[in-house]
Amino acid sequence: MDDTDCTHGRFSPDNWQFGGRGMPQLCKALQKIALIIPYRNRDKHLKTWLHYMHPFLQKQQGDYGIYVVEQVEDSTFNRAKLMNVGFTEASKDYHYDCFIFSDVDIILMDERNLYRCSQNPKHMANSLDKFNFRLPYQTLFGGIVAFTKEQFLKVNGFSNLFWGWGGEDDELYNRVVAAGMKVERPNPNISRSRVLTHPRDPGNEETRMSLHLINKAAQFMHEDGLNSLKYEIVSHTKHKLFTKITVNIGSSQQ
Ligand code: BGN
Repeated sequence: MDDTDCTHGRFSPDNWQFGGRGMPQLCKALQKIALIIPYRNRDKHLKTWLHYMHPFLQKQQGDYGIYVVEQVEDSTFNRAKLMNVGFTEASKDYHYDCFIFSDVDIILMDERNLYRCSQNPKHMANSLDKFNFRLPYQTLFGGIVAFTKEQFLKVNGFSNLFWGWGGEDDELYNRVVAAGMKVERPNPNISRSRVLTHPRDPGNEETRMSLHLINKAAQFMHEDGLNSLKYEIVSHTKHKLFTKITVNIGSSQQ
């Protein structure tokens, strides 16, 4: 699934579309990639991410679109549910076949680390400066993960039940294993990445129910996820560098 027919491409302004869509000019990319970024109140990080990552994606000859999914109301943040919304909405926009779910604060440092999907779900944030470029534990699956459409449907997406910080990525890891897939990782020498520092966001306090949910992934993954996702779109706007989807996803009380 590499883009061998796309190595001699070149970008020009003609190959740029509003909504943060880029595509190579002289070749046809084999994968159509949607980058999904969960978001709330991180304007500075978003600007930095876009500044570094658009040229990065273009040098990699990506046929891609960037989707920033913003949670509106004051309720506790739900990163995983925003990812599911991004997947669903981006799929209506274009026939994407690869989805890269990324935090807004991780900047890849090496262009050999391809924003592409693989034979198995891929954990791309396996070499972060904040963890001294090592995996803090073997099943870490946070930060940036890449799924083909089929792989993501097979696990029924993320759980919708993780309100607050932590655990939703561990639960997704268990879904991948329960679905008979394994996690791939790039060579840590080329996947070195920088994390933009910030204090814990208000409204994203550490979740308390996660351990229980993480261990039940295999049991509940087919009823909690994409097929049980409920949300209301507040706005869907194509900006120059990204498509912004503002969404009401409810709260943990509902
Ligand atoms: C773990 C978090 C992950 C996070 C990593 C790295 C939990 C679940 C505890 C039962 N897991 O501790 O979500 O990606 O740290 O920061 O909080």
